[in-house]
Amino acid sequence: MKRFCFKTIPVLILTPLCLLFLESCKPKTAQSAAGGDASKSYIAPGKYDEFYNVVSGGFNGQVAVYGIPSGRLFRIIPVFSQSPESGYGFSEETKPMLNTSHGFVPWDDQHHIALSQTRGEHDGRWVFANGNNTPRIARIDLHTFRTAEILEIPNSAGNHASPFITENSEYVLAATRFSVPLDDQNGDVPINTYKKNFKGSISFISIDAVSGEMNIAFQIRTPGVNFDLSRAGKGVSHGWFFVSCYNSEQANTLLEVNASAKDKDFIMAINWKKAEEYLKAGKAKKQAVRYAHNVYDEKTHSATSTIKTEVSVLDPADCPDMLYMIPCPKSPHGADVDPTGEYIVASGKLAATIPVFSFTKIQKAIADHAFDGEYDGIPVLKYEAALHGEVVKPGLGPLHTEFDGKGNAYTSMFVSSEIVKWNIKDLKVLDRVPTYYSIGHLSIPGGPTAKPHGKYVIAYNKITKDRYLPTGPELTQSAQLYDITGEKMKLLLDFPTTGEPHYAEAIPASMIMSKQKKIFKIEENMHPYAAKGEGQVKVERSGNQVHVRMTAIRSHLTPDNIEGVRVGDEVYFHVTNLEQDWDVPHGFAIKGANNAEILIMPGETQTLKWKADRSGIFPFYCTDFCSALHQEMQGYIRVSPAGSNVALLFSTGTNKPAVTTPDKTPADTSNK
Ligand code: K7E
Ligand code: CUA
Repeated sequence: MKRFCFKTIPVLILTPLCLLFLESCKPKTAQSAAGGDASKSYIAPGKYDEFYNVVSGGFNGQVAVYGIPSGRLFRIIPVFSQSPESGYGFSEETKPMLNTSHGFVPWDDQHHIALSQTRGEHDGRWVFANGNNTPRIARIDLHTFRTAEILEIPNSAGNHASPFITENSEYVLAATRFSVPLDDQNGDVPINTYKKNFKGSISFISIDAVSGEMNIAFQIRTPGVNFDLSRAGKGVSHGWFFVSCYNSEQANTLLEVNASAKDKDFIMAINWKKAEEYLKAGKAKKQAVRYAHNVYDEKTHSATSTIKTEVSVLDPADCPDMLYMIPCPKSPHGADVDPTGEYIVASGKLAATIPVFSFTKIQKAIADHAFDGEYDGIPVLKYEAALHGEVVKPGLGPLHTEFDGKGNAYTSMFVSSEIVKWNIKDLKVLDRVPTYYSIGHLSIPGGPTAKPHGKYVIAYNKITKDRYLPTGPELTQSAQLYDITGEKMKLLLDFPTTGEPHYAEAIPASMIMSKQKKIFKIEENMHPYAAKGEGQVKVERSGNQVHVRMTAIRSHLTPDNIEGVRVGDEVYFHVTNLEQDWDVPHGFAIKGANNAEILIMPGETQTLKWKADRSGIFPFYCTDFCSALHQEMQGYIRVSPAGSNVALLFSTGTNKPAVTTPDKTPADTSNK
């Protein structure tokens, strides 16, 4: 979305609005908003924030956690990208998390997150996150703030309209942005056969109510459009999903013009309860596909990756009354459902109004067959029949809408760089505040739930010129916090963010802070190479692989002298952190490693693979400042030429002072 403002110019030139659009990229009141009531966002030292704010990382492939209202950054959770800081995606245990049907994919583009819900309210268990580029959904556990599972999505390309969650976390929806030939078809077709060969897919991922484990319950095959965003129905509209789609023109080139030709695109309404019935009735066809399902096990401290080979597909042609199209002006982006579930707000990026649809009217239109023809076999509802009303002159470039639970909606306006507050019932604009600049998503704590927590709205901006100390060609990304407790919104705070945040959700700290996992119990450690005490450390050779079972405790590594490794050996350092105390990680790094450090939490085992590429002495050490003698937490490995007969030896503290004829050091294979 970053360059939306400029990319849309060719289209806008066709309209008399263009001057307005171009100028309004930067609000004129920039200076006047430099203030802000800082005292309301100030959290004194030693005090806690009121909310955890879980923020997508965009092109950094990670998820970040900030405190609200302070804007302080607490944690970056590696999800789809390798993290050199923790070793995620570098350690042997976590590499399988990034496996896909394309092999190891250590990056993705992460746009949306969804917090798990029970009865339409946050339940504080999991965060779901999408990977756009190589379609995947991740589940993060809020007890550990770690990625617990990643599921690849077949028949998808650009997993943008995802993840969107139902009110009891029954499903997470994932709809494809790019329509493409299906995975089991010959995709080697001319691109201009789009209309014939390209299809859309919407995946329903079931969530196990206890473990949270994800599975693709079924997919719905759709016409070849671009799906953009979605929300589940709730309350009265529970059992439905609303998905925005653009490119109903089915263009395959120069979409900025060719996908903006029609006056209206669609919101697709999906009756997923009906889809479940069809699935039960055996209407789904099995399709051969390949996709990875990766799960991290907290007991073995290891991930496994399984390739799955089948998916159940519902074809709308066999499933009447499952899908409907609601016409929606000009390239809709957000499709947001209010806390009652009655109102569906569609934001047409190029539209002059914001249409608000009524679920009751949609149901009546369906019952009355108030249709306006079909789109590829799917009934199209009459716009007027589904419409509650339009917000008139809301601003320019509406993208996303959130709710405060008091009957008000807040819509982000990308082009006019503002948040507009309006009343859901009478559709009157109540207030507007500038953002700096070009706001994308906005987020109210609990905004997508049936019971918003309210209090704040946070703007995630795409352009931050003039707001921070400049840092070369690339400026920081930025969020802004506004107070929404009064009638008028008030800017409180600007805070920089990592990556390129798109969506975010904040949850009251009280819901999760007491449930945080502090340590992994060493007696529950089932890692096959764990050393649960220094008596269990070992160095073993099998062919050219050397496995080192090492322990770390303040302030030494055991063993810390290893000899008998040869050039060409692959050495696996399996390091177990023996600490059983909160916040005492140890790190491990060795000279010349082609990956990253590993950071090992108390009771955990993690493995760094290292290739002995030359003979000599190689130091290794703990990278996390763990005690006053942290700097003493170190060791050496001796590498001899290939074919050398230096015996495999290991020890800690048994051969001091150093001997002068190392090859004759008494073997200490028992290690104490
Ligand atoms: Cu950034 Cu949700 Cu990908 Cu709108 S999307 S801004
Ligand atoms: Cu362990 Cu520093």
